[in-house]
Order: sequence, then C-alpha cells, then structure tokens
Amino acid sequence: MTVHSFQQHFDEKIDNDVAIEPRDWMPDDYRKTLIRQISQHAHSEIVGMLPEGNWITRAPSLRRKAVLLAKVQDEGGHGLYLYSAAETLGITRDEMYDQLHTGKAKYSSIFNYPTLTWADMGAIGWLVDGAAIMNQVPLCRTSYGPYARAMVRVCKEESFHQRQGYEIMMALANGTDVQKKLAQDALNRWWWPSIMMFGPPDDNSPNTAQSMRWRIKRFTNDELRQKFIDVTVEQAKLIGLTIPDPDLKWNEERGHYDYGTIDWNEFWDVVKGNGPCNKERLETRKKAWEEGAWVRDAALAYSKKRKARKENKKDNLAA
Ligand code: BYC
Repeated sequence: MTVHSFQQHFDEKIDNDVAIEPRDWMPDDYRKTLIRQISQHAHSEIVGMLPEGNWITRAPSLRRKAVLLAKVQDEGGHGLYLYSAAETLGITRDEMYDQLHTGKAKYSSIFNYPTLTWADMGAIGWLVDGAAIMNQVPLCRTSYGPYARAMVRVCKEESFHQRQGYEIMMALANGTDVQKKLAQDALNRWWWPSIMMFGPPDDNSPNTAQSMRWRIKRFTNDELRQKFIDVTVEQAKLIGLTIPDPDLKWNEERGHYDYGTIDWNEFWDVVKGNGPCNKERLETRKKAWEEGAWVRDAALAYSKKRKARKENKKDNLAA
C-alpha cells in the first residue's frame, strides 16, 4: 500500500466510526495529538489526587474518610489506565513522567486551586467530576480504541464521584447556617475554575477543529461547557445554592442558560504555571517520584532475579 492509500483507509475508518487500533497505520499528527491529550489527561488524574488527598486525614467521619479514600484511589487508577493507553502509541511512561516533571506537559488547570475547607470536597466531586463526566462520556466514542475503552470504566467511577460530591453539598446546604455558608463559599470559589476546565473558547482553541475531524473530540469546548452549565444550574437550585454569576439567565430562544464573561486571563495564567498551587503541585509530584526511586529499583532487581532464576532452571532441564 502507498502512503496515499494508507491515508485513505484511515480516513474511511474515521468516517465510518471504526476504531483505530495501536497497530493500524495513522498519520503522525493524529498520533501526536493523542499522545498529548491522553498523557495530559493521565497527568490530570494523578495531580488531581493531591487537592482531595489533602483532606483524607481531616474527613469529618469514618464514612466520609472511607469514601474519599476510595475516590482518590480511583483517580490513581484512572491515571494508570490512561498512561497504558498512551503507551500503545509509542511513548514510554518514563518519558511522560519526565514531560510532567519538567513542565513540558500540561495537566488540568483546575488542580492548581487550593482546597480550603471540607466543603471543597463536595464542590470538587459535584463540579469538577461533573465537568469531567460531561467531557469524558463522549470520549467513550473517541476514535482511538484503547482511549475509548479506558474511558468506559473511568466514566462509571466518575459518576459515583460526582454523586458523592453532590451528596456532601446537599448535607451541608441542609445543615446549620455555618455549614450552608461553607457550601456556598466553596461553590463561589470553584464555579469559574470548573467552567474553565473545558478549555479555551472555540474561536481560540487551536486543536478543536482538527480533533473534531479526527473524531478524537466529539463536541467542542464551548458545547460541553454549555451542557455542563445547563445541568448544574438546576442542581444548584435543588439544594438552595446560588451560582456566583449575576449574568446567568435562561434564554428561551436558545434553550440554554446565558452566562457571564469568563476571565480567560486567569485561565491562561494558571495554565502557564502561575496559579495559586502550580509550584506546590509539581514539587509534590517530583518529590514522590524521587522518593519512590527505591521501590522502582527494588521491583527491577526482583524481576531481573526472577528472570535469571527461570533461565537457570531451563538450562538445568536442558542439561
Ligand atoms: N487546563 O486547543 P485546546 C479529571 C490547553 S481530570 C490546562 O482547546 P484540546 C479529574 C490544551 O492542552 C480532567 N490546559 O486543546 C481528575 C492546549 O495546550 P497544548 C482532565 C488546558 O486538547 C481527578 C491549549 O490549552 N480531563 O477529570 O483540543 C479528580 C489549547 O486548548 C485546559 C481531560 O484531560 C485546561 N483546562 O482541548 C477529579 C480530558 N484546556 O496541549 C476529576 C481530555 C485546554 O496544545 N482532554 N488546555 O499545549 C480533553 O478533552 C481536551 O484535551 C481539552 C482541551 C478539552 C482539555
């Protein structure tokens, strides 16, 4: 086959919603885009463990502690499925970690904000995992097979995460005045960063058009943001909390909520590394990597020893 016919075959698969698999021919830029998106997604899951991990020892009851611990462990698992999916594209895990630690690879802006009170656990589950589900359910139909399959399990777990967050918010919103204030304060601080999670507006998103053509992305950033706002506003009403956006208004003609102006300067500032916790998050990940060196060395030494033992046995049998 010529490169031209490889390309044709690839295009036909994309057009007919046939998944692209690791051994299939794919354009270099398709591979590069997937490595970028999947590895950044994996990094987001791993860095995303930090803001909530910060509250495990301070959870208000044993039940809350067990649930939060399970959630944070799930995020670690999501990171691992995603690193594995990215590895099928020809990048190693060490290379991906290196890109994270040197600041070459991004991770979601949302995890550069601090978790100040217990109510932030509710807001993260409700809003951040809610936004993640909105973005990730369509990714179950993304064109690259290993990424799509990883997303199916991730979404099932994210759905539990979103509910546990909303349940925390509901309990606080129905609690004492102080608890209600904590819930409202958490919503005030997490609302705008959560709607920024969907990425820059479509007219300023360099990757969207091509990723939509390749069916890596099934909806644009603005489409997903709008869907999220429409469902979340109703959820806030249900528990008596107020979305901190005075311009939020139902638009009968569009059949959607209109919303206020997003501070994109803040978003780009956080993406460039100047958010409230960027340095701390990266330092924590680097420290974990350095302090885990002995575990990696021990695992490698053990596997080498096992291999040598197996080979010895084979030689003895052959002799
Ligand atoms: N933060 O052209 P665009 C989770 C970057 S984990 C930082 O629209 P694209 C969870 C973007 O990378 C949530 N950077 O890009 C975990 C690009 O820069 P590069 C993570 C952002 O890729 C634990 C530039 O801006 N989810 O849910 O077409 C607990 C231009 O953007 C952000 C995923 O990763 C951002 N928010 O669209 C709880 C989902 N947004 O790479 C929850 C998979 C944009 O060219 N990823 N940038 O240097 C995606 O769906 C897409 O990659 C995005 C961006 C929608 C995020």
